[in-house]
Amino acid sequence: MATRQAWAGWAAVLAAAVLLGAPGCISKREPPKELKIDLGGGVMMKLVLIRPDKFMMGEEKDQHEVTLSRPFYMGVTEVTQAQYEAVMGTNPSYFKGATNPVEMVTWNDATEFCKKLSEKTRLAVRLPTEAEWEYACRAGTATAFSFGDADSALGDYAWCGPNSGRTSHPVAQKKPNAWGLYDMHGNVWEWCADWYADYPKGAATDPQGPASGRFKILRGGAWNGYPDNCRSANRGSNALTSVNRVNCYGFRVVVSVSAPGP
Ligand SMILES: [Ca+2]
Repeated sequence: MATRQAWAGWAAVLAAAVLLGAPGCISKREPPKELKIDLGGGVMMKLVLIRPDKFMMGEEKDQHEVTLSRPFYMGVTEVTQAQYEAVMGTNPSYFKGATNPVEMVTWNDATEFCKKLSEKTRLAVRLPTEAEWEYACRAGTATAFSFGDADSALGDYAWCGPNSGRTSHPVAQKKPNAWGLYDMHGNVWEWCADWYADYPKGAATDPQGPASGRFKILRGGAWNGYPDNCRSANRGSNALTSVNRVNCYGFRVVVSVSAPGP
């Protein structure tokens, strides 16, 4: 409830600033740095404020400038099994553990989770766009990983093929990136909102991907993958079919700052 009140407070600040035609008020009075959502039954979800900026998105061969124009909150961890169960009433995961990431979820399952959590909290909960995901993963870096170019340090930040023991792991056991986000590299792949397509030529602002397609974007690599899969710019994708309810696909959520207040 405190979260809802805090949110209402921010929404009011934003609305007042907009009404007054004083955009300076928005930057001076930023939204709270953290958002904690009470999912019920003692289960919480923590998100951090991600401030928008420009960044270079993509691998070397297809790098392009992307501008994100709006702040958003991003879950500091992948959605856990306890969080998923609190919202959906089920836990489809193969590797059971309340604090392990939920897996065996399709893109549609992940989207349904966001819809239900939005209804429950009256926040605009959604999957990150691919651009938001990469921007948050990089956390201001331009290197292959958020900690540098060499995958020799990957084991400090990620569960992937060489160190996972062939299973997912409880979230947030490895080091976070500079913006406080855990397991952006590895543990489970994370569904993003966008359909897969080649990147647009040239610079883009708030890219959303194409309007339709065959495959949805997955990011970050997983417990069963090669270190290369975990690179900040690496793109995975797969279809919406239930065949893709697999034990290395999960997700994390974002909350739009422009969400309607209660
Ligand atoms: Ca991950």
